[in-house]
Amino acid sequence: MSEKLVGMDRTTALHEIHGWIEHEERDAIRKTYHFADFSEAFAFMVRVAFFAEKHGHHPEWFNVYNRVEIILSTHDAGGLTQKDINLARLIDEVAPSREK
Ligand code: H2B
Repeated sequence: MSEKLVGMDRTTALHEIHGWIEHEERDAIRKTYHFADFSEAFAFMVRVAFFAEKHGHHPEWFNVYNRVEIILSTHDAGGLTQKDINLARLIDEVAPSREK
């Protein structure tokens, strides 16, 4: 099982991903994506969902029309782990130019 990221490991990991910020109230990271419309947003969510299922690590997210807010945290570990960093990187690959 992944360990919670702390200290230098955490700092280094957070530098590897872009646009993700530390959650204000939880040991988690978050990012909001904007798309042209609901169809694009949902297509993105479907791609992320298949990847999440394949790797057994899932996002918390909230969608309104063209906006998708994502929170990543490892529930089994009670906080941020390398699994969240890996998923964040993948999510950015799925939607590279659509972030805001
Ligand atoms: N997703 C996230 N974000 N955190 C977890 O701890 C987690 C998960 N655990 N997806 C997985 C599923 C676990 O429950 C299964 C059994 O692998």
